[in-house]
Amino acid sequence: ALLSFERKYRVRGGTLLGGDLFDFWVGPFYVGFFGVTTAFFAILGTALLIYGAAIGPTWNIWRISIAPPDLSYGLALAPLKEGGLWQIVTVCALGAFISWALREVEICRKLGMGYHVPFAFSVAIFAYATLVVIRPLLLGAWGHGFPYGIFSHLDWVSNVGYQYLHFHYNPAHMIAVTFFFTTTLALSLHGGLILSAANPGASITEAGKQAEVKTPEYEDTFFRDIIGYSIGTLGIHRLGLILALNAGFWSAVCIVISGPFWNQGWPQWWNWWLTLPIWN
Ligand code: BCL
Ligand code: UQ2
Repeated sequence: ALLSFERKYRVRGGTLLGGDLFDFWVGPFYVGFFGVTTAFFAILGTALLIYGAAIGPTWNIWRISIAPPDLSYGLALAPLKEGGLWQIVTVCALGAFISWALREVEICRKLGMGYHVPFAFSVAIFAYATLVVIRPLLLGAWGHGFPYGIFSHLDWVSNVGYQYLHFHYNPAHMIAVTFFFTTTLALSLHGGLILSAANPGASITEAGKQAEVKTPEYEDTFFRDIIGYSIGTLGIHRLGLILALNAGFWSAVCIVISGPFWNQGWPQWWNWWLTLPIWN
């Protein structure tokens, strides 16, 4: 059912395509032109994955895999059963992800909000596109994409990693991993701090008073007491977003440089350090 305050936010307009035609809701969901295209690509892509599993050797959920074409097909279209399915599924995946981002944009426009959420999702889409489109294009074969399967994509990551001998030495991988880990640090600090203020529990209370939810000044004070600095309630969200976006961005960089821009082992890349004129 429509909640009383929801009607006020169900505003007309703000669409990028389709005008009024798809400007409606189905239950709680905004549809829009891009809702229709999301549904189309997602359903078609999923059906093709199921078809691929059906003509494949196993129904074991861990082992089902829809693989890209052999490297010998280069950048050509492959027969359905020899990677063509993977190619169509990839188009469907990108179609669904991009449609989803554009539907987010339409909702932002309706609500008069900034585009931060679709922008952030675009970075995830960019990382995916780097893996299955940009890097295969640069290397000259769709066969460089990763297979769609649980174990099979793990095998791909391991194989591609060892192809460069020691992927931890990839400098962009180092940066990406550091951003991933720092994101979890920032979110755990933030989640912990908010819950500690909202739920003061057994901490010391003013005599006789029941513990009440603390104001943001307490949050600032906690961090000023412990490390002499508080980034602030708005600041922590800016920090979290910038950390998370960088995690995805540097992931895309670390894989796109592996092959197209560096084809030795990553440990060898560090020779520039050993040959610095200071000690060489
Ligand atoms: Mg490594 C990549 C961490 C060890 C080889 N590695 C990554 C990165 C990340 C990482 C930085 C993967 C995240 C990513 O791309 O996000 N690696 C990492 C860590 C270690 C590590 C922390 C560790 O040892 C502690 N890596 C190793 C070892 C190597 C190695 C040393 C293997 C032996 N690593 C590689 C290789 C790769 C990585 C090779 C990569 O290719 C990968 C990378 O950088 O890829 C870009 C980006 C996010 C995405 C791609 C997700 C996109 C999501 C899309 C847009 C939406 C999906 C919607 C979904 C289908 C809908 C679901 C609907 C449901 C209803 C919910
Ligand atoms: C903070 C603040 C919040 C927070 C957090 C901090 C009141 C509710 C977590 C503390 C964060 C700092 C000091 C930044 C840490 C830096 C990195 C790179 C992890 O000050 O303001 O608002 O949630």
